[in-house]
Amino acid sequence: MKKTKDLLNWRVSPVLILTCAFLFSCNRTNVAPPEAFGPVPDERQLAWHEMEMNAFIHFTINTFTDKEWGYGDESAELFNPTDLDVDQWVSVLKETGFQGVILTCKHHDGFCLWPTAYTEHSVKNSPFMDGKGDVVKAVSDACKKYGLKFGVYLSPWDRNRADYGQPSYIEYYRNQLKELFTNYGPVFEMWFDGANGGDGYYGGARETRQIDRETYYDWPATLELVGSIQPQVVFFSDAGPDIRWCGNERGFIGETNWNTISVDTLYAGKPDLYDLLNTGSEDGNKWVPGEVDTSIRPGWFYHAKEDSLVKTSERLFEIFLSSVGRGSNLLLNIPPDRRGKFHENDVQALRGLKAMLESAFATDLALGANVKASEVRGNSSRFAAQRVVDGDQSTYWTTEDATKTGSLEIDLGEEKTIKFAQVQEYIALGQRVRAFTVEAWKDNAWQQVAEGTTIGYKRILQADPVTTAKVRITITDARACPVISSVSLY
Ligand code: FUL
Repeated sequence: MKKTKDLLNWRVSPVLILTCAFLFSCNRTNVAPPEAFGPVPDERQLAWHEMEMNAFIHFTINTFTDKEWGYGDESAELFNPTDLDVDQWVSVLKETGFQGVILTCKHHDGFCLWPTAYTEHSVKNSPFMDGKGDVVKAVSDACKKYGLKFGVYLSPWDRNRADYGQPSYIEYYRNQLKELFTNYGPVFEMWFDGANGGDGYYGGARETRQIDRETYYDWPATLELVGSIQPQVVFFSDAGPDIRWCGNERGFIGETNWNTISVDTLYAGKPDLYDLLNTGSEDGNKWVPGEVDTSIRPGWFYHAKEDSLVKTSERLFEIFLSSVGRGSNLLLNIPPDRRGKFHENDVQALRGLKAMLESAFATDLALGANVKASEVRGNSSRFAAQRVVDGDQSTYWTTEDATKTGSLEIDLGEEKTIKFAQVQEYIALGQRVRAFTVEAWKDNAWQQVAEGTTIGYKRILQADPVTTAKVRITITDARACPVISSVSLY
């Protein structure tokens, strides 16, 4: 009896209370998360980041004239794919890891791939399916069938239209957007570029027309119109407003890639922005992530003479690393040929890329490993080091607000060979990291195997293969406390 009483006394003793308080403080769940830092992505942009790899399809009258920029005087009768097979395009894209497709519904030459009510210069006056075809519909249907998202490229510069340069052309352009955004299902991205070489057919005038790139298109009103029909769409242009160009067509964004840029002084087609677009700006006032658009061939359109110049799978893999691996999205162009199919060489290159991606990123060696952090915010399990290897992007490791550096030590349990380190920031709270290193435990010391600057949505660093049982990721510089949602090792 006495024994039981002693035990009860002990149970409510101050020692017990202190022990409970200590344990509780080690695993606090009521610690507030960090506040967002700087501009953050909205929901549309977050969904876009997750897509990572999309396909661009350049296919129109140029495919049949062997040109890159049609002058605008081409007969609609030239458009005649003999074996159009959009199912092949989209099924190959699905198989090889693409999430979305953006189609040139109208390129600079003004020919429309759908039977628009606003011009005769379209598929309806071509021999293709006796003028009854609709390539836009076929592609958007195939995207639905294979679970890819569909996107629209509608060139603002139109070398066919007689009224290009007049206010009535803007009405024409907007009417076409209304058709495309009303009749073809959900559109995830609208792509418009600032290209304008000046000269063109323009309904027979054959002259050079200059427009004021900053004011002529009145983009704010056009985007408002499109956004009112489909609020989820993201707008791409040289300068955003939602997605920005990476500043080149060669397949890379800056190693330092800020998702932020100050938009007040930008407009589509503004010259000499290349470097700024390539890196973004650390103190930019809006979240406008960069997109890397490049072609699998030298040209954007199909040219038989380029059949032997299709990029190799190895080159495409490098491009993946310098786009998706730098926190950007890749928009890879695959131009169908005159049959209306992806050429065999292009398909082979895509399959090779897929195989390389699968082999490089087959097994995440860090998944579920033991991780120790230099510091955990409020000692809360919610922000613990383990969160970076739990396979859940919605959880993260973070530190106290005042801390701008910190490290994560990943114990792999046994020696493994590592070639890639992939790190992701929890960008819903902003982009913070300026620099980080990757070290491997070798010969009883930490040895640096890779270093990077910004992280953003995803950063992949490639190292010489190293065999080790422990890896340390150190945030060496950040604008605010680091918030890391995942670390993967391959
Ligand atoms: C540029 C255009 O001039 C090219 O023809 C191509 O469409 C590329 C994606 O955008 O601005």
